[in-house]
This record gives sequence, structure tokens and C-alpha cells, in this order.
Amino acid sequence: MSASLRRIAVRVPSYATYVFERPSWLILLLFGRLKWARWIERRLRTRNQPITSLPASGRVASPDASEVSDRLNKDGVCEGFVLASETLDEIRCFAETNKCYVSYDEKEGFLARDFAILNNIRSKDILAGYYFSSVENCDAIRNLLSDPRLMSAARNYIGQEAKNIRVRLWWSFPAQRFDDSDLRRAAQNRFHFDLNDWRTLKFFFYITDVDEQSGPHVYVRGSHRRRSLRHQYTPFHGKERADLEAFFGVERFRLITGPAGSGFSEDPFVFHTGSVACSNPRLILELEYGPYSPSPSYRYGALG
Ligand SMILES: O=C(O)CCC(=O)C(=O)O
Ligand SMILES: [Fe+2]
Repeated sequence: MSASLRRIAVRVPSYATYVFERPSWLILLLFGRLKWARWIERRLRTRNQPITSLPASGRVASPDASEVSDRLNKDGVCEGFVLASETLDEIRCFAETNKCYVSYDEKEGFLARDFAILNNIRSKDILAGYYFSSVENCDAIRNLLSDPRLMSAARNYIGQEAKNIRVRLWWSFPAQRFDDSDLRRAAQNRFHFDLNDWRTLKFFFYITDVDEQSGPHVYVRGSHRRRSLRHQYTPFHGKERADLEAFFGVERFRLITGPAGSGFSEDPFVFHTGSVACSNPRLILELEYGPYSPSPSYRYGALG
């Protein structure tokens, strides 16, 4: 089977589940990547409302409403979010004392500190360990889901009331032995955009210090606004770095590093990727907001 067909084939089961759970998802899958269709959808579904100021929060600090919206509109990403230290400590403590999993159907999880021991007895290294639905047991994360500052920032950008549609907490572990499908599954070193709904906004928080060697997030500035026709009329979400560099220019690639607690907001329609960690593991929290209810299997990243 050709590589392209294989890429489609691995997605069929999760796509079939999404369409079964929410038939209108098929329209999104077919048209959501087209700039004209996105423009029409926004015009039909939202009213031009002024952005509202972001309420103060004891859990998260961020730039003010206009800066967040400006950066998101222009670059697709706004950095400068910071978790309060109690929230950060609680999430880190949860992750250190609870098991994570390589895949959703795996029965036995493992504690993150044991990843190197496990690699010794596996044929390939573990790229990522996910907490899936157990994140609901972490009060700090549950409280953050409905944080008024994050909810307002999401509403401003999305153009209507938004709800949390995804919450994921996972480690990227330093790894050397992996193949292309492992990288795609872990969204590492593989630029892509996410089409989870017509308009969504993600918040990411680093729970460990992240430098260039510990799997930083990378994105292409402004790539949610400017898209080649080829990038729009393709069935694939993933793109080669060289292809993106040729179109956008290397100066638009930005790598996000920062201390534990630092965060950023991202329109997942920008081209982005995690990267393979080389030195230290990275622990990251992702919250996504959208106007419509999520497909149930999407919420914790249970499917690809
Ligand atoms: O690991 C990362 O930094 C990126 C993950 C990703 O692509 C996503 O959550 O949409
Ligand atoms: Fe992604």
C-alpha cells in the first residue's frame, strides 16, 4: 500500500466513529479546511461583537483581551499565559503520583519516572504517556476547565459562547527508537493542523520547564490566515516541514520554550507540531474550547 493510502487507512476507524457520533462532522471534514467555507460558516454563525475584557482569575494570568485577540488573529498563537503556582504544583503532583498510558486500550499504565526502565524491555521507545480521562480526578485541572479568564478569551476569539471540548495531560519522553507512525500519533516532528470543529481555541500549559531539547511546541506564524490552495485542497492534515518552509519562509517558524507554568493559546488551524524530546521529559496540559459539544471519544484524546 502506498504511504498516502496508509495514512488515510489508519484514520478511517476514528473518522467513522466521529461521523457516527455526529453526522455533521462529515461536512467539517470535507469543507473545514477551505478558507472560503470557514469564512461563510463564521458569517452565518457569529455576530460581530466587540471583544470583552478578561476577568481576573486566581488560577491563570494572561495578556489583556485585546492583545490576546490581536495576537491570535495575526499569528494564530498568543504567548504569555501563566498558571498560578498552586495550580501548577497540584497538576505536577497529580502527574507524578498517577499512572499514564501509551494508548487508550492499554490495561497497565506506568508512572512517568519509570519510562526509561520500560524502554529497556520494549522494541521501540515510548514517545508519549497520556492520562486520558483520569485527568478528571485532578481538582486543579477540573477547576481550570471553567476558568472565567480562559472562557472569555475563548469566547472573544471564537465569536460566540464556547465550552470545553477537550482536556489532555501527557508526557513527551526522550526517545530514539520510533518510526513515522509513532511520530504522527504523538504529533511530534510532524507539522499538521487540527480540524476539531469550525472554530476552536486551545490553551497549552507547560507543567515542566521546556527548553529546545525537551520537546518544545513549534508553529508557523500566521499560517491559519494565509494558506496555499494546495494546502487547502488536500485530504491530509499533515505537511512536510520543507514544504511549509518553501511557502511560508523559515522566519515564520517559532519554537515555544518556557518555564513550568508558562502557557500559550493557539488556533489549531495554524500549522504546528510538538517535537521529540532529546534531554528531559515534557509534561503539558491542553484545554480546547469550541461552540459545539464534542464527539464523546474526542474529549480525552482516546482516538487518533
Ligand atoms: O505536543 C505538542 O506540542 C503539540 C500537540 C498537538 O499537536 C496538539 O495537541 O494539537
Ligand atoms: Fe495538533
